[in-house]
Amino acid sequence: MIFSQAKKQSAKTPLELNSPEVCTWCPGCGDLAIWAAFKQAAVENNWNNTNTALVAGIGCHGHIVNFLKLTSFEGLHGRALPVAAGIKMANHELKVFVFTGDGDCLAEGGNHFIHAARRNQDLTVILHDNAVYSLTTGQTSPRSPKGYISKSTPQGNVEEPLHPLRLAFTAGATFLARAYAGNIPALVKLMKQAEAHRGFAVIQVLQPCVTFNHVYTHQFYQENVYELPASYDPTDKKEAWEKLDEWGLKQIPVGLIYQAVAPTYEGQLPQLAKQPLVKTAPKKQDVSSLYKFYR
Ligand SMILES: Cc1ncc(C[n+]2csc(CCOP(=O)(O)OP(=O)(O)O)c2C)c(N)n1
Ligand code: SF4
Ligand SMILES: [Mg+2]
Repeated sequence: MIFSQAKKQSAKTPLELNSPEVCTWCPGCGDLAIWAAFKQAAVENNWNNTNTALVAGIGCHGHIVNFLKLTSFEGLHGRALPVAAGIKMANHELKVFVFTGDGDCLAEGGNHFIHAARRNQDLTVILHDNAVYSLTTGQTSPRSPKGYISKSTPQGNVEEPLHPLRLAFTAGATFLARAYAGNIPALVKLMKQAEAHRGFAVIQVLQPCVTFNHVYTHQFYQENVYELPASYDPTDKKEAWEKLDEWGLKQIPVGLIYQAVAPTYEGQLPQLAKQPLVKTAPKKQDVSSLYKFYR
């Protein structure tokens, strides 16, 4: 990942951002729509291989970085956020996107999610929420509803699902949005808004897994999501909390739910005030006396 030495390649059309890899997602998968939306937003905003870094976790969602011709890193399962935080610390001038799954982000990586939100790190998180562990063939995840039947909970899930936006809100995140993958223009708009926001931004994308999740289907979301009206004020913290609490039949709000202005983690570090760490030459120190001491 040598950003400074890469030759800048700006795409003029979404197709130019396709990598040579053959797309392996199932026909109808919500990941296809997230891929399309991201390419569109990248072309419109000139997110290219020298100003943007992508990080993904492990899961079907993580394949997105293999299908995009942009600088990227696929981390360990659950560890996309710490890698992204490290990239941002090394070069805070980069736009850093994290593609993570509901399992990756909320189970294995739940701890990282809470603390990245608490620190208000300047990252854009695209949470592919299909409410199931898809790559490992459909086990119950922290987003699966109570009663959900899968091969890991054949008699029905006894746990309550986790609400990632409520969790991020209480931890300290400053941009919280929800989108349905089937509405690509709305997703493009939110991706651009989230990237423009300074601080920890999360878009929970309702991403149907057409192969393993037969509860949260395209039809389910088409019947049950509603767009927040223009009169809705995402800067009203109390109203946002009430909206974040909504989840039910005909009652799933989508759009920008909460936005606040707060200092970012990177913005408060004196070491980064002048220039990114990658542009700062390491200080040379003579450590030969230490060697002698420990010999
Ligand atoms: C540390 C570790 N634990 C478990 C796994 C196995 N594993 C790979 S992907 C996955 C689940 C992925 O689910 P999610 O993050 O929701 O992504 P999706 O496939 O649904 O997009 C698991 C459990 C792993 N690769 N590494
Ligand atoms: S298994 Fe599910 S999440 Fe994975 S590619 Fe197929 S539809 Fe998409
Ligand atoms: Mg999943």
